[in-house]
Amino acid sequence: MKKLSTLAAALLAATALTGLPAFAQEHKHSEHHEHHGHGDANEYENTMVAGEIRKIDLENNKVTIKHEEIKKYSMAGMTMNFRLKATNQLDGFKPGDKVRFIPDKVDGGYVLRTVEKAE
Ligand SMILES: [Cu+2]
Repeated sequence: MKKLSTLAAALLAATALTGLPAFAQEHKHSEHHEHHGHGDANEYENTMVAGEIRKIDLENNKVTIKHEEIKKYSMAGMTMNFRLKATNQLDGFKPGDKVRFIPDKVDGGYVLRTVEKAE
């Protein structure tokens, strides 16, 4: 009986010891999320990407952009299509415009979350 209670005490002590650092780490983790204001671990979630509009196709709700590296999706620079969030999203834009934008992957495609002129 004495041996058992000693074991129980040792287990309790071990739980107390391991429990504390785990709590501290969790707290730090949530602070990190709070700082970035989103639940995604991707540090490039809100990074603007530089690009140039090549073709605007309002009929199909898409735009062709020659873009630089998209770190968020580990994508090298290329020319590709993005879906528009709204049909008026590119009002005032034309092919040849230098832009900065944030892409989002939605339903297997890429959508322009925000877009603005680069200069
Ligand atoms: Cu691409």
